Amino acid sequence: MVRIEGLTLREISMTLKEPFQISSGTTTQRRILLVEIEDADGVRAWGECTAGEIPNYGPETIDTAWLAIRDWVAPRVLGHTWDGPEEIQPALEVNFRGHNMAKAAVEMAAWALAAEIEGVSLSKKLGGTRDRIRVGISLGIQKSPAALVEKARAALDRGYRKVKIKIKPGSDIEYVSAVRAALGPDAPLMADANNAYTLETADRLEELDELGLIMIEQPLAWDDLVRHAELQKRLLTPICLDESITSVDRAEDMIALGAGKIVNIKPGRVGGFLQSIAIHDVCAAHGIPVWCGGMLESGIGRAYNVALASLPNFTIPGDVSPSERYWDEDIVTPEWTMDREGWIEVPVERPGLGVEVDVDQIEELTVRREIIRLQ
Ligand code: OSB
Ligand code: MG
Repeated sequence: MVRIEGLTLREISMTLKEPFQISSGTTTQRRILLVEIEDADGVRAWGECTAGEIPNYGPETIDTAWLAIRDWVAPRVLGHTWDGPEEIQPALEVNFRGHNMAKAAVEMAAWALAAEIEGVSLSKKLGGTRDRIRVGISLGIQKSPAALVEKARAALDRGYRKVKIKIKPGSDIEYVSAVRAALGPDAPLMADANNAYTLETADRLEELDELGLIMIEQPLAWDDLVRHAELQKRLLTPICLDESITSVDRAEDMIALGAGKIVNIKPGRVGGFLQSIAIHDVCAAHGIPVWCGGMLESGIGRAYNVALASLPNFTIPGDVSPSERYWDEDIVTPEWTMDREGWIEVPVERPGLGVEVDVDQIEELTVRREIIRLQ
């Protein structure tokens, strides 16, 4: 049983070690929305909303999510007794469209709270079967192909098991082919376009077909499936969908239309863990591999991604890089670490998130806070 009595929203400000550029914008300073929920016995769980600073990935931002949680999510969730966290997402869907990242922040925290109460790891609570996960790195657009080659080489040397290269028209073939030439035919490479192409400009992607990429992620519009199906017919390289998959229904549509062959699951984007598990299961039933994406999360959001990536059909290394990739100092102890072979351990022996949240440090980074309680 889960009964949430109080919810605190907080915005913290964290500086990335290096700016991260995708086709639609650059992030240097992360504004991160954290939620903290508490039940009647004083058990608490921290969660993270994966919305960004501006609506260049999906329609939400941390400011829209703040409003949505305060005005619409919290009133539906607070003070209600749920048999389990799996009841929350369906209740949040009734006459309440969109705002998946806002809904997910609270829904996922409820899963962590339930795990904490039951004394099991979040991984176990979700049905995870792995005690370590293999991870990759997502490299932002660099100033030159040579600069990208250096980053990619360093990443493989460090142990990352997949290198994702952000692309856009003009920073694509030259960049990816330089990395392929430098690192050899077996280097596990992929590209992510974040919607930068159209069917009209997609001939450039046909050229990428020759470079042996594991997949091309989300080349076309953020809400498109039909044109991706067209494009997949023209490409040998599997298309992986990220932005377009916002629910299990959209994953089923992708499969029915042939719009992609791999799914990047980001639990925030799909409204939380119930939908993430459903997408995982549907994909498994159709032989579609999945992997866990990232949204430049703090160590708190990362705990959720690590737990999700421990499910059996997460067979491709995810964008769940260790803390050192993003931050000089993360807000959890221990920080998320990766060994030389690209493994991150899943804290299966520890209840809940499996890491300590550094509340003092969060206090120092806090920019605003709002406490929401039942009236
Ligand atoms: O498309 O996967 C993406 C970051 C922000 C917005 C969109 C994306 C990304 C990443 C970062 O690729 C992955 C990470 O968190 O390391
Ligand atoms: Mg992506």
